Amino acid sequence: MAQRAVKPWLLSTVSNDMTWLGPSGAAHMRTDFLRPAGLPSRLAKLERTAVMGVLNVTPDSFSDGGEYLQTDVAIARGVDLVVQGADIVDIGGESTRPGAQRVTLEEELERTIPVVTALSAQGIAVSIDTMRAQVAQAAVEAGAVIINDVSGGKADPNMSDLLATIEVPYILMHWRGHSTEMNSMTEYGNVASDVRQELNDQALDVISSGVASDRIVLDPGIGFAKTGEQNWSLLAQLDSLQELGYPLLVGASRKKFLGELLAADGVARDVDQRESATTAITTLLATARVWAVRVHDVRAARDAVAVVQKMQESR
Ligand code: PMM
Repeated sequence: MAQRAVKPWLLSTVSNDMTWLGPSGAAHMRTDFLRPAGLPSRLAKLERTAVMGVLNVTPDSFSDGGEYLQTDVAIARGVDLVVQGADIVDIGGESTRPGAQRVTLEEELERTIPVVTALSAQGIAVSIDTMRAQVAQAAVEAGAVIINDVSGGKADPNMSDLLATIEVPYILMHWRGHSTEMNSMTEYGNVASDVRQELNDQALDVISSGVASDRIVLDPGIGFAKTGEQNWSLLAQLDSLQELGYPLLVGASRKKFLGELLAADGVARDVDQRESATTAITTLLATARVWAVRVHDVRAARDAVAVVQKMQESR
């Protein structure tokens, strides 16, 4: 397939190199804090990086798999995430860890919707982590206010049609294929520019179906069809993604590349021993004015964001 050209807004500097045009044509300062349109008012007012707490209602997610499979335990965990400081609770019913098999639609609905309903009823801002339009739709009907699609519209052809009919922010992640095959899809010329181009193409695809560009959040998809080194390159060049003019969300929490960085005697650090490194990344992302981080330990992330915010206000 021929590569589509990067849209002009990506490259246009308006009057100097401190400003650029976003996808909707609005000019942004490099220091602007970008967030998507369509957020509930509490989130729309946040002048800091938002913290999204992970709640996987699955038996097999890499960090919290099996812990919150029971509906009542999952609901209690969601409330606890908010008590710890989560601005958003991200509910997923399908593991996306490398090698994971897909669950059926019915299973995914059964796992997620009762939890979405219960947490939304308590006024909690819920996002639904799904690649399926039917799950996204049911979740929004149950009160979810954000759709988080790790496939960025590529897994379910009905997703963009759904998005065109509902007015919620859409997290569009860089994605090349399902978990069973993604580890063999790590060929890049230059990972930062390729991911930028592919994300831009994914965004243009959903925009061409009628989705408002200002509701889109881009996510580089840390750990999805990327080697450890590629994850680091992407994080190190996040400013190039920011130049696309969309708000960003990053999910690096406890992922394998952190375990590899901290390996001792060639053995990767265990998943529950990667928190300080996760928090270091949150600090860097908040400093870079990324819209949101998706994390397991929300208190640590909120603390890191508070430090960054105070530093920025104290200039
Ligand atoms: N990672 C996972 C699941 N969902 N969603 C977004 N937007 N970005 C991510 O990086 C992401 C995600 C896998 O991690 P988990 O097993 O801890 O949920």
